[in-house]
Amino acid sequence: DLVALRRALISVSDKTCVVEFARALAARGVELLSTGGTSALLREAGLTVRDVADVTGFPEMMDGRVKTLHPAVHGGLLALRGNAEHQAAMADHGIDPIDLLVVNLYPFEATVAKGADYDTCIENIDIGGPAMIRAAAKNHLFVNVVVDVEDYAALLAELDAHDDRTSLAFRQRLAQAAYARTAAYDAAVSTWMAAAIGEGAPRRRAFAGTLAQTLRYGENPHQSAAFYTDGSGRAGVATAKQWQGKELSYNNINDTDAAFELVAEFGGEAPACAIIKHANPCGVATGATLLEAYTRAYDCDRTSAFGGIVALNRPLDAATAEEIAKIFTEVVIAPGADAAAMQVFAAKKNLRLLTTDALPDPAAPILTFRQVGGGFLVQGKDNGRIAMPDLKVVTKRAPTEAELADMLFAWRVAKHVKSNAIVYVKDGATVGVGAGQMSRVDSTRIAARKAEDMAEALGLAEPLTRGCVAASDAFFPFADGVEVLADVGATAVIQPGGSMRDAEVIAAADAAGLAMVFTSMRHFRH
Ligand code: 93A
Repeated sequence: DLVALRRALISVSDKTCVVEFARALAARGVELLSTGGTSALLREAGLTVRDVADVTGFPEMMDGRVKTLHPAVHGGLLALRGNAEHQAAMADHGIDPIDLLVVNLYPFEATVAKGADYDTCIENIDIGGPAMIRAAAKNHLFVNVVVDVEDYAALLAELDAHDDRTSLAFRQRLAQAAYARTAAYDAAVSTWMAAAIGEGAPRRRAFAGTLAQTLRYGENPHQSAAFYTDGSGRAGVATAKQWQGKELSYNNINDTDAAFELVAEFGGEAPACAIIKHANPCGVATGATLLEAYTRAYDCDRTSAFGGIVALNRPLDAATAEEIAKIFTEVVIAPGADAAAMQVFAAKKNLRLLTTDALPDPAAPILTFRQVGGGFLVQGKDNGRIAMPDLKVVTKRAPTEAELADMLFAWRVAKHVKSNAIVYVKDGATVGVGAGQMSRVDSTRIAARKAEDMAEALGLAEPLTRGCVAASDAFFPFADGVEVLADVGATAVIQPGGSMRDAEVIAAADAAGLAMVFTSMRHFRH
């Protein structure tokens, strides 16, 4: 199954190392064919190259859209070498076999990442390259296909090991990688196009990913893991720049994402901060300054904030950096950081600082995935948003302006808390978060108990929940949850409504003098 290399077609956009590689092939007696830009470069380097246009008898035309799409190329890649009929066809039409294809594609993903316009992105969709890659990979019984600069050395090593020939096992590995590349490439095109035309629905979608980092392990040390970028170039943890600290772990990335996506809900509004532990917020607050937002978020649950992940909606400043640096924090992510803030963190070698150019877009039509036995679930991200006019007052007492503002704040936070989620808020800061309980009333109690603990720790006369508002990510199935809210001192509640027992729930709120609004929108997060 060993195959010798006589002719190679080299057509690459990324020309890294291609001269050295081609020279090594030529030294082994391999004849070189190449397309315009690549052949010019190789010729300049003193190599003997034949132009593909010479092989096809057609010039490269239509701005290069048609260069290699010709039977002289595809016949040379696809012909079965031992097949008499295929050999006769080659002889009849003057087609020579191609034993090695070296292609890397028009940089579509990089063009999108640069924010290029629609037409430029379209022009960077490679057609001839993937066609050749797929042809060569199909015929891997005889043909080698290299789609990655990193495989140049591997091919040369294989030739060294097998007396200038390659083994079938090696060609199979190359073919597998080749199909992975063309699949990811088309998926990147499809994903970009869905966004470009505003097609957010999770139907007929391919999934693109480019390996960004092999992670040391997954959620636990015995799990393998890797980090992929989706090629969208969107602001988020995958496109953030890390300035310092050791490599992010799987859990760090997951929590940093949760933190940044949450704080992005507060976009260009007041300075905001979210502190995350195990993908749930343990403090979220706005403030007149970033420092105040951080301090108020920290004061929600100082115990849990230890070893947490901090996300900010404004570039990090020195005052906030100094406050954050006072306790152990795993990661800080923000849309930028000024020089003075960087200086403060420089002394904290283990603290990872990540910055982006912008906040994530909370309304972006992104898909989310979850693996299930034998398949995976795909859905549009929870982009649901409500505003004042969407709220329906259902109690005798209508909420005050201040309660309304806090309710909308609590509602936005609740969307980012694992269900059953209960969030207590006062003056634009969480004062208790109950997450991930199987019963809603338990989340209600846990959030209250956390508030009591904090009041004790801060030496306050009464729990922070006195006079707070509460948000519930889904309806109250029974009146008991509302009774707990009233007991802890909440004065207003925001929830979707829609329970069979809404009447009982509203009656309990009225009995306690609570104001309650329905959103008619649910924010499950499981
Ligand atoms: O526009 S194309 O889709 N049409 C083609 O027929 C074709 N053949 C090769 N692009 C095509 N290529 C691509 O050109 C290769 O995939 C490679 O990325 C690039 C190399 O062009 P050059 O050698 O002129 O720099």
